[in-house]
Amino acid sequence: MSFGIPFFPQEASSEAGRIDALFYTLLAFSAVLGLALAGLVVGYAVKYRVGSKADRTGKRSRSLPLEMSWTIASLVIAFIFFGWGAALFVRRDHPPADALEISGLGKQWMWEFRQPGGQREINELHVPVGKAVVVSLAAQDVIHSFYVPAFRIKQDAVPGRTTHIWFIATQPGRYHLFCAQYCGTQHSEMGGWVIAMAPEQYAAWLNSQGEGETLAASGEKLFRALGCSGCHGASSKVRA
Ligand SMILES: [Cu+2]
Repeated sequence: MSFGIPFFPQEASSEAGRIDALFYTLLAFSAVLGLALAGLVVGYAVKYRVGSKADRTGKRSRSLPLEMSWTIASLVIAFIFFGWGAALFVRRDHPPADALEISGLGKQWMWEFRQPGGQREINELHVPVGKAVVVSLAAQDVIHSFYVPAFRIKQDAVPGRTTHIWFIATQPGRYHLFCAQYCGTQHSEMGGWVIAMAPEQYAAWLNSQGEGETLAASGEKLFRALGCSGCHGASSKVRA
């Protein structure tokens, strides 16, 4: 049916179906409205064509109930779409409490990820299928944007703050990861793959990567190396 054109791109996360439902509803609603308007344009063009006997006196009639009904109907429809979209936004900012937390760092021009056990990857992100994953994003230089079309998620990574995005991968596979914010010369090459694996395979993959240093452990090293611990450590003599 699609003639090789991806009219309906793959849905591979818990969020994809929800977002598509809103998108396709809006698209269908706009199509119906657009066709109705186009029909009126054509209808009136025919009715008032040169030489037709249509009434051109310009008499107007008003109907308060009619005017009120289309105003109220428009308002209600607009609020339905607003409420629907707002609910999706609220959901996207509330990851499940048991989500696996993976940290992601955007830098010119690559994505670096660190698994909860400290295993690092570049331009690849391995995740288990069926488990909520929250990616906490930071940027080292300029604004980047973590974008996985098959998951229907996108979140900017902004210097100086941490942002979050979550999803549950629903099907094993490899999914394109992009940077969706122009971030310099090699922006178009900044991307990679999200690899969704069955939980057992993910566990095996984690094991094969060996132990890495967790973010907390790296931070503690910096804390000592830069002398922060002199004043801010639990047992330090000086109090800053
Ligand atoms: Cu980028």
